[in-house]
Amino acid sequence: MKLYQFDPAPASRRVDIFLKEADVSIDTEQLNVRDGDQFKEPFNSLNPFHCVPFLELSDGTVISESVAICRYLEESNQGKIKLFGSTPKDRALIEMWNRRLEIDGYIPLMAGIRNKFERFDGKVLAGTRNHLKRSGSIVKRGEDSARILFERLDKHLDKCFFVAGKEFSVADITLYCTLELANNIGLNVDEHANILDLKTRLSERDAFKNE
Ligand SMILES: N[C@@H](CCC(=O)N[C@@H](CS)C(=O)NCC(=O)O)C(=O)O
Repeated sequence: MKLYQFDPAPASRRVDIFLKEADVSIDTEQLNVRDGDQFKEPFNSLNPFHCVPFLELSDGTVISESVAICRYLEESNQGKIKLFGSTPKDRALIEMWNRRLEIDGYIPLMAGIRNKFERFDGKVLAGTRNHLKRSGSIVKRGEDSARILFERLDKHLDKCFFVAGKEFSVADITLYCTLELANNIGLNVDEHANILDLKTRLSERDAFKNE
């Protein structure tokens, strides 16, 4: 089994934090997606989505998408610590928050970043090289969506120590990576004291520290 990563990429960072928190050790290869390694063989054929991260199993199966990779590693007992919950209720709440954070924050902000900065000219959609134009309205919609999410989440955190309850979970990793994207796009979250408090607590965990 081998994991293909590019350490500076946000989606790779997300999986990397998961690996450290869950205590998974796995053979990893770096693909420089800025230089277009993902379009060269054998990677081009291995992953038609042309993105990192992706996981190649020993039977040749390829799993892309950060959460699918993390879930596979957890459910195949590669790690020592469970981050997707252990009871039906916890699993549902973690899934709910993870999806909310992705749909309202991580994905719109990622799209916003790719539409805001000139360095994404010609690669506005992840894993593509084409002439699609960057769009200011996608930047604004991403920021608006994340602002609404952060307002809701801050209220929710009045009664929760972590995103999905008392225990640390994969949803906290998604939140932290979403906050890093907010920072990259220039969206300030300083008015949300509960989010800032959780962000500080997460940043103090070893897995979240940038080496
Ligand atoms: N939803 C995917 C996103 C993957 C993704 O966007 N990867 C980016 C790096 S953050 C990438 O590989 N981009 C390569 C490119 O745009 O050519 C996931 O979470 O795995």
